[in-house]
Amino acid sequence: MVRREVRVPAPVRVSALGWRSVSASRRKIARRCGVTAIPAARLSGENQLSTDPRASVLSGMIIPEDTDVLAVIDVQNCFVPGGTLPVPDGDTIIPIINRLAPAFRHVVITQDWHTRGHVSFASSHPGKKPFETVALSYGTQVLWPDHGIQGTPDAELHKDLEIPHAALIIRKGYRQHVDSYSAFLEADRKTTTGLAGYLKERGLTRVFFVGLATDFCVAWSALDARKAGFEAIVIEDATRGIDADGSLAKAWADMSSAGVKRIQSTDLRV
Ligand code: VGL
Ligand code: ZN
Repeated sequence: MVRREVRVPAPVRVSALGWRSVSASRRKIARRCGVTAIPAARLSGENQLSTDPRASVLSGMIIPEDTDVLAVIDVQNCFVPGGTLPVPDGDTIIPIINRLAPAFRHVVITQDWHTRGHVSFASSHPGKKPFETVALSYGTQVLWPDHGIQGTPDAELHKDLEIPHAALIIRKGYRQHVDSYSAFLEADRKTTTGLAGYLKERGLTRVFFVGLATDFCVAWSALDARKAGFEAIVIEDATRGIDADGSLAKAWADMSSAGVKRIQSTDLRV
């Protein structure tokens, strides 16, 4: 039987992320109709799947699924203009995150949560200035202005962040002598935060990252997500970078090599 058209209940567009980004129910419908893979499927007219090979260029809609989780990294007062370690335009991502979050059934939030006199602060190393580095037992540590001190207003999540259904807030960097950019693994590369266990126990397999800063906490988290066996996708326009000494370009190159995908918020159907 030859079918030229496949009727589906709602528009389906497929992105670079491929088959998996089409919801399970739509995959089932498509399979019943004899479609086993639609790498270049797209809308051509109302509610029709097309297999036009040029379509992948035009497509790009990703539909969050039940096994997906949105990880909102460090959207705290310290990292927006007016904070102690401001990321340029860091606050401009908040409306984008607020718009995306309701499309995700599962959301986790991270919070940089340092002690006073933390080892990552330049002020803890006499003669050192912010953005210089120091050798620590676990490797080279970039030194930062004092920021994100536990319990201070500077460490609070930004007041405009509206994600009431977020199920978990994971704090990191709270050990005096170990920094933690990553939401999964602290800078000694041994101490876990428990996030991988949480996601696995909840059956979550694909992590979408937004937040601050692209080249530090977002990138390290996405890279560690890959190492822990998750799919990892960074929503670029819902992040902003610090870009210290070429760190932003390096972070994107490292993420690309590790199989972290890079999309825009407009690629998501929300
Ligand atoms: C971060 C530097 C120091 C971040 C945290 O959230 O990206 N960057 N601490
Ligand atoms: Zn920090």
